[in-house]
Amino acid sequence: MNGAESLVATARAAGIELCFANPGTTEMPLVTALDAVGGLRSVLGLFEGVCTGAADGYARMAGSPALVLLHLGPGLANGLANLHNAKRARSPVVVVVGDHASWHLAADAPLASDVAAVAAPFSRWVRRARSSRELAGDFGAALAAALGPPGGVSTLVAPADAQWEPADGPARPARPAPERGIGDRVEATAQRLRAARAPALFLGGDALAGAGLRAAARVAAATGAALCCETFPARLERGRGLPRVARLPYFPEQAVESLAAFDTLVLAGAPEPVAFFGYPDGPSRLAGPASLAPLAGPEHDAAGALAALADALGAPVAPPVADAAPTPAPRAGALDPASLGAVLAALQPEGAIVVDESISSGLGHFAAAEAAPPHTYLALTGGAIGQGLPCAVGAALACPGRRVIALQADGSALYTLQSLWTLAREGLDALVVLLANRRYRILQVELARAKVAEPGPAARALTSLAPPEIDWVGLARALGVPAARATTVEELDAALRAALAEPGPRLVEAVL
Ligand SMILES: Cc1ncc(C[n+]2csc(CCOP(=O)(O)OP(=O)(O)O)c2C)c(N)n1
Repeated sequence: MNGAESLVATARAAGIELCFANPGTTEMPLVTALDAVGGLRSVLGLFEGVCTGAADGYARMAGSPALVLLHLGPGLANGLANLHNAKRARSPVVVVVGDHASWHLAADAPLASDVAAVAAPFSRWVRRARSSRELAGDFGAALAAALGPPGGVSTLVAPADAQWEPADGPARPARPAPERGIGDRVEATAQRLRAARAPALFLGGDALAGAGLRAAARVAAATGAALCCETFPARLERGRGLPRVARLPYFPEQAVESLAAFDTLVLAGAPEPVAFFGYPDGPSRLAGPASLAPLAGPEHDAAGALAALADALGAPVAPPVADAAPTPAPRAGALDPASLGAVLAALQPEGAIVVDESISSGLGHFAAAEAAPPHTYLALTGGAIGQGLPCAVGAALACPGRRVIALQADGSALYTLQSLWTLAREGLDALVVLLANRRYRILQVELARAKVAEPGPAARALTSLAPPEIDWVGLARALGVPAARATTVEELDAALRAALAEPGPRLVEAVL
């Protein structure tokens, strides 16, 4: 057994099932080892950002890490933006990056770079393996670090000679660190809530999964607390029968306004809310006059803490859930974010996984989908665009049998559109609703917010995507994904119905 085989065998023994890869010469022993050891499904991404974003989507839905295999510093660099999103989602991801043989580094060959330095800002754990005999143990340590809690990105740099030289065998699967306790915070939070005039719970992490939401709803029933959550949650369960949670608005002035009425903000699974960007004279922190009551951070069992809090408050065990009223879906008319959202929400199947990289066009769907059958919502946690399509790949691989719906803005889609090819090659049940407004609309909104009355030629050039107009139907077909275009509500309704009736990937270009 060589080092590469010992690494893959360790991954296999730890229950890792998938490897998202874009390999090169320095990873050939690992590629060979995937066959020699067997048991891992190898999924090719045609750009490294596809691999890292898919690993994030997979981890969010599977709750366990996939392996990512990348080529040297440049390959890793291509994947960093989506590692950033994975880091912000607290997704467990293990990245193995091949490097030159240790004795070849001094030659400063063309592809040489400081791989560990490239990885550092986006990883919680980085190590360069020193020998083939240590590679399996290093991988075990990388896996343990990625599992947290909370989850995070581990990067193991694997020199080619550490892959091909002999090893002793796989390392024992690593165990994640035990959950950190929250001390006396349950009692302290219960006291704060009893004394509060207008409390709210600010939720993130596992507080937004079924058990966490139900515990939060119990606390709300006992105290009158409002339920709200991070603007871009890594994973939120929502729809009919589930407690409703208000998402914090994106723009800071709206976020401050939405929190202004509360005097106490309990933090469960989420850090304190802060503005996405600083603006001249704008706020950084959003809680305003509310005082913070930290119950559980992302590193804690927030769902368990909420359940304990509900018990301490003597909350009802299963308070009734008031479902949202359905948004009537229009039968005909012009396509805009609101009509599109209502039509899609009315058609989406139970158990759908909505991957939201809609940027400026998604609020209509988010509101309408509140009354849709129960589904999972995955957001762009770190704001680095080009995450939606790769995330859809990973989510679909994690959850065969569930329909993935990627609500996908056109500009962001173009960063990692190679994902369409992986959806096709792997035969994944994913519907991409491509929001073709042919502009970077959010940046045009920002220009307007900055009171730029008449955008100049640079501002116009840098925020428009046409001409030339991108042919999404042609692009999708070229990459192996059947596609249709909709320019009206009627066409969208027909195209979505047709797409959802068939297995495999589909793209519907919705011209907005
Ligand atoms: C990696 C990365 N590069 C650039 C940006 C800056 N940026 C934010 S939104 C955006 C354009 C989004 O356009 P699109 O996806 O078409 O959505 P729309 O604004 O039209 O709704 C850009 C370029 C970013 N957030 N991340």
